[in-house]
Amino acid sequence: MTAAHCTTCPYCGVGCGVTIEQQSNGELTVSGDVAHPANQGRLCVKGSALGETLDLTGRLLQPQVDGQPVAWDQALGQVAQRFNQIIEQHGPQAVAFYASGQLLTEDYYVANKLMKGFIGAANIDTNSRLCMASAVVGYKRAFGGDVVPCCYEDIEQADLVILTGSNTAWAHPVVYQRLVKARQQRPQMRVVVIDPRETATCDIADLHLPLRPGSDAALFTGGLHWLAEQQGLDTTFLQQHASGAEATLAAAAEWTPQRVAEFCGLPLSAVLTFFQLLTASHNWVTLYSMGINQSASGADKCNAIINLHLAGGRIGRAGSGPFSITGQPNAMGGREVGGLANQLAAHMGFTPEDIDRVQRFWQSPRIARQPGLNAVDLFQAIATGQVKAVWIMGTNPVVSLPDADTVRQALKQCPLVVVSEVMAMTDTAELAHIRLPALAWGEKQGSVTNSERCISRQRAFLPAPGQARADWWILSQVAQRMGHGAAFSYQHPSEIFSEHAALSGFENNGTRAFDIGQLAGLDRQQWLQMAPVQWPVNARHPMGCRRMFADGRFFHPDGKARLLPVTPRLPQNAVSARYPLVLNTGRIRDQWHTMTRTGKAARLMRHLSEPFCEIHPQDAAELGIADSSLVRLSSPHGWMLARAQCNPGQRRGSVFVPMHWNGQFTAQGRVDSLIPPVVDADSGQPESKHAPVRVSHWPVSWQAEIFIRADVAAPRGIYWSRVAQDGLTHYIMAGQRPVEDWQAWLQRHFSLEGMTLQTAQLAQRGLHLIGWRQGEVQLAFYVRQQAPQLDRPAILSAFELAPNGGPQRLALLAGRGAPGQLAAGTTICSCFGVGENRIIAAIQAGCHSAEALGARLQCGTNCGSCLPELKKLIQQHASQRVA
Ligand SMILES: Nc1nc2c(c(=O)[nH]1)N[C@H]1C(S)=C(S)[C@@H](COP(=O)(O)OP(=O)(O)OC[C@H]3O[C@@H](n4cnc5c(=O)[nH]c(N)nc54)[C@H](O)[C@@H]3O)O[C@H]1N2
Ligand SMILES: Nc1nc2c(c(=O)[nH]1)N[C@H]1C(S)=C(S)[C@@H](COP(=O)(O)OP(=O)(O)OC[C@H]3O[C@@H](n4cnc5c(=O)[nH]c(N)nc54)[C@H](O)[C@@H]3O)O[C@H]1N2
Ligand code: SF4
Ligand SMILES: [Mo]
Repeated sequence: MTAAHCTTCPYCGVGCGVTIEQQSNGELTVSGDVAHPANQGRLCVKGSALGETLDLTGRLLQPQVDGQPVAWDQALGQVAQRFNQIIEQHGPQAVAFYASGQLLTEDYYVANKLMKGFIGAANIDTNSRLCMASAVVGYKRAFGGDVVPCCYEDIEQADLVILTGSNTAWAHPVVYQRLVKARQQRPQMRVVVIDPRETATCDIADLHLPLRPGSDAALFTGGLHWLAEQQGLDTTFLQQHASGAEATLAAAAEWTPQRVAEFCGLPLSAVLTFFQLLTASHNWVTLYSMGINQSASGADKCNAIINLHLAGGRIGRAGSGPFSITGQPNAMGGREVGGLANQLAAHMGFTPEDIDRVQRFWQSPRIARQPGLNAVDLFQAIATGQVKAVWIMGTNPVVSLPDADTVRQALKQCPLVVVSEVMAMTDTAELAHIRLPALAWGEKQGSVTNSERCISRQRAFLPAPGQARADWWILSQVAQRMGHGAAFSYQHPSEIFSEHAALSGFENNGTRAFDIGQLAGLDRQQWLQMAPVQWPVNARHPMGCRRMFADGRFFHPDGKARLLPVTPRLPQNAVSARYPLVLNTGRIRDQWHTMTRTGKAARLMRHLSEPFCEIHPQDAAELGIADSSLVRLSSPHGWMLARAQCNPGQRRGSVFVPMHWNGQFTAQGRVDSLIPPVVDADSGQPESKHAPVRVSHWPVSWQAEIFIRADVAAPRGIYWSRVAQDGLTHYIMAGQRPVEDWQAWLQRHFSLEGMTLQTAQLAQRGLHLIGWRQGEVQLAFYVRQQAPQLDRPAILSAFELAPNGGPQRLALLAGRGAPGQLAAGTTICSCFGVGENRIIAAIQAGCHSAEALGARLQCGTNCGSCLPELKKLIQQHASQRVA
């Protein structure tokens, strides 16, 4: 007997449906929901590893006040009392909430209502400010509403797919898989990837434009001018459904292909190829993400993209549209409830009519009358003492905000920091006065909206652990204790959803795009069973709406869309002699943000296990940096350590560092401590993709790895990076100061108590040491002057089944597998744990396609996330046949 639950993946904005089956032995299996419109059964590697992140290790399970575990009643009373006290003394502007696109819509709605309607200030902002704020401004300026016009099918139906500032293969893998499949079925489809570096996404590109960082607006504005020159404008559409074309075209006129090529640092021929694709293709979709949004001119870049689509009439029809793909599972839900400080609620802003309408709906005693502080300003206001209390929920700002060391300092000084978290220890939770344990994915229930406006349900299939409670419940309980009982007496999240839906339809009459009024009447049972549906859901679209603007009607009062003249400009912070390289940051395939959940899954850590810095080999050579050595990156704001990865796909003059690593996983690896707090003036979104930095060799006198059957903190004063391993602690380490006596050092930091030691002394003070207790391996330690080359899977398996026999023990001591066995190498396929060396051997033995490799080794046959890497390995090794 199995019981199945349908829910939605908690990671990216693709919003895949997930089926959880509980076997009769209690075991949970995770698979893609074949009935869900977003993924139709597919899952990527993170989604398929969800089952491995559900254990309770490291969870926060009890409320804590000032470091002491307390009962809920006391914790909630303390939050309410301390907030009220600060509000009484300093006014409502002295308190703030900082929320997240990972909260469910119901949680988010309550947070927004409490702050804007009952505390009466608009100081609630969200991590979506770091993510979607520019896209929101772009859409609002163009369409009069924050509307993503497209659906995923449009990507499949397009003749030309332009991916800009998006590493779709890694960040939105299931959309990427859909694109790959569509491309196989319609080989005439063309794909252009615009990204300063060569990413896994380029695997599918007919054309890759490695443009100068930050120069996209010129490319799209040049495209607009090209359309005008080539009689490619949709003049009927422009006349009937848009305004602003004349001024916008006039402003674009100076962007000739030649000028674009110079500005973007691209060959003229590549620019022309792109422009010719525009005129030659009937339908285009432009999919854009953080390489566009996270910029000091991000909103303008969005409008440059939208201008092109409006001018070409490539919008509102199948296979066309400017598609900002969202990052978090509920980034869209946050935009819908008003989670951004410059929106009020349900797509309403701070006009007198909207303020009055929302206040009447909420029947609230007071209401915020002007926008509050956006994320970056909010933390600056905490630093200056203007904001004295902050409640952070579902986000880790000490890691993810720019100028992260200042953010940490600000929180240290803040009189009241409340954190709602699922994990006991994060870089942010560490600084909280009050910690509130929230329910995690699988335990909580509510709804989320994905990138294509599809509202779908997250359902609970696990019991609430310890004292953990739903975020909406925590917020409502605090609201009640602050004196707002009647407005926050929710018993069930379905009641909150109904209220939110009713507000969206309240006095709407087609004036606001976000309208799910039709869902206001759902009762609890209907909400529990609600099937995925794309908003709007109203009288006009009772079954939802897949594609917007098919009728050419937009949400500006005149019903027309706006083209907006854009002046392309390069990033504000330019490189200098002191900081000569551009630091670009972003995501890797197998980690999610600050790693609080994906960092738990051993197999997700084997793809890339350390913070790294990708650099062009020539830049590295000029700086005296060897591949795989440690480097120090610094900016005027902070510094970090990472391992150099020389990669010719990296644009010269810029380096790439992942955003994920933080104080829980590495010694000094928060990349945001280097990022200046430079934001887009229109959207408040930080320029996370562009910081001038210096990169230099970080000399060390030793490098080591340790595997130990105990949870031990890493020694201070060295470089370390923690790799998740089931039941083990595994550190990669390096130090600048020589260690005289390694056994004494190990005894001091890791304890060798009661162990029998087996050692091998190596040249230049190298040492390999295995600690045994009762026939079991307790500790394996390898130190060298250079990073030791180890067969990690072989070492790990020795902890499961102790090697017996001399040769096996000697192999373990050497850090290798059993004699005659091939070392696995870096894990390429995380689903089946297939290492690089086995793949290379299979290629050399004749597997020259991804299919052949899959048939032989299984790699690439589950989620497909590693296919671009498999193809790259085939390219590199297919000619090196071994006999
Ligand atoms: N595996 C994984 N997937 C995720 C996430 C995760 O943490 N891990 N997070 C989710 C979230 S919240 C988000 S917002 C999305 C983000 O998804 P993406 O935006 O696709 O991811 P990033 O890696 O941040 O950045 C995308 C690309 O922008 C490029 N870029 C940098 N500067 C420029 C530029 O000037 N122009 C152009 N055209 N490109 C540039 C970078 O080189 C990078 O390859 O991913 C979501 N999916
Ligand atoms: N340099 C640089 N910085 C960036 C980016 C970049 O590309 N480069 N990207 C930015 C973007 S797009 C984003 S979206 C942000 C993401 O950055 P964050 O939002 O800071 O990252 P997460 O690790 O997702 O943080 C979510 C936190 O919520 C906790 N949590 C999980 N589920 C729940 C729940 O149900 N309830 C509660 N209360 N807590 C929960 C998790 O344990 C975790 O600590 O980073 C931004 N920062
Ligand atoms: S693409 Fe992967 S991470 Fe994103 S929602 Fe689907 S399964 Fe989850
Ligand atoms: Mo994001």
